[in-house]
Amino acid sequence: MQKELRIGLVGYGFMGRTHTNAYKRVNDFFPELAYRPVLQAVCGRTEDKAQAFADQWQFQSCETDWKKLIERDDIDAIDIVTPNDQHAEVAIAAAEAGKMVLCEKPLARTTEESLPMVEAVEKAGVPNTVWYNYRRVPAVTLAKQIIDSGKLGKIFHYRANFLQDWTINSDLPQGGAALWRLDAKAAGSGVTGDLLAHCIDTALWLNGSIKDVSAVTETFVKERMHNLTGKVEKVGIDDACLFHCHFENGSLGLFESTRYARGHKALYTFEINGENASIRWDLHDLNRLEYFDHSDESIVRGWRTIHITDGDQPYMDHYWVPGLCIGYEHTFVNQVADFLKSLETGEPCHPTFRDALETAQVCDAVLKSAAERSWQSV
Ligand code: 4PW
Repeated sequence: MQKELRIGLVGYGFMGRTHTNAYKRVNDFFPELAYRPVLQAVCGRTEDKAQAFADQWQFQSCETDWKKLIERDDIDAIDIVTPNDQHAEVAIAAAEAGKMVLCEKPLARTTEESLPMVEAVEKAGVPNTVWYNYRRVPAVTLAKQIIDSGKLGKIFHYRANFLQDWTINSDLPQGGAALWRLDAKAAGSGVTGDLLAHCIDTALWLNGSIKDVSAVTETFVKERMHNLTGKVEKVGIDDACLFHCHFENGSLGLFESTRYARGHKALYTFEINGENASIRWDLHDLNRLEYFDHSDESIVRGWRTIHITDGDQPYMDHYWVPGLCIGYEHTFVNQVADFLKSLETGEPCHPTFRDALETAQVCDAVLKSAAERSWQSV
């Protein structure tokens, strides 16, 4: 008999759907788990919208005040999918109430705001995780296994891109509903916290800590109508950010993110070059990992494509028959599975709030470096 894990979801936007889908599907694909998520309540300020989400996704109840949700004793875990400016207050209150806390990335807008969140979950001793879902792409997990096996040897270079084009239109307003990502007050930053944070989380996981950074940012559209005030206001987010860095392991990092790369919708790629081998991955082709091994015989040496569709590759024994692939939504299913497993084993589910604090520290150093035009230590 599985134990129930009663979820209270705060927020119901795009990420609310990805998380809810994962809660609904996880036991179908991971039947061995001892826990079963129950969609106990969703919380949103606008009652009819929250209720519509509850009806569509079959939540058992609906709240309009997150404080009431946290007070409920029929909720075990609070999952936060609000805009970034609300993460800290909700997470800290949830931890103080003894609830487990799952938080959508980035942990919060800044390191300063993130640190008390880390302290709160650690003081309360509650299980916690941050949804940096790309760690759970099987190909990315396989990259981690290959790197940890030592096959790449000494690492020289780590480079990553996250490119989009959805904000090029200068008539697009900022703020409110889906456009909070353009509002610095709600988001904290632009592409740095939204997109580079993913690249940084993956990089810290695959290649270790970053020592120092040098960055440039640009805001191409300087003013936009603000949906909440009805006025044209200065844009406070970074539309594009490039940085280079030193990793603790001696390798050099190069990162680029923008929402102004016409033709790219969500091109997340990384490449790692080691002494003996290199590895690269592309979100648009997420079930493939490319690998070059210098020790191959010269007549067959070249980039090879590893198709991640077999049961002996990460997560894949839980899905279809060999040769068939999975998609974006399964990265969230895999994360819930790992979180539920962590409740059984008592081990942390990475990235924890503390892991995500390091990503926040790198993001802050990047933004400071760009503002001050100087190298910044992390
Ligand atoms: O977290 C990111 C989002 O804010 C995502 O991974 C992709 O870019 C999809 O939406 C945005």
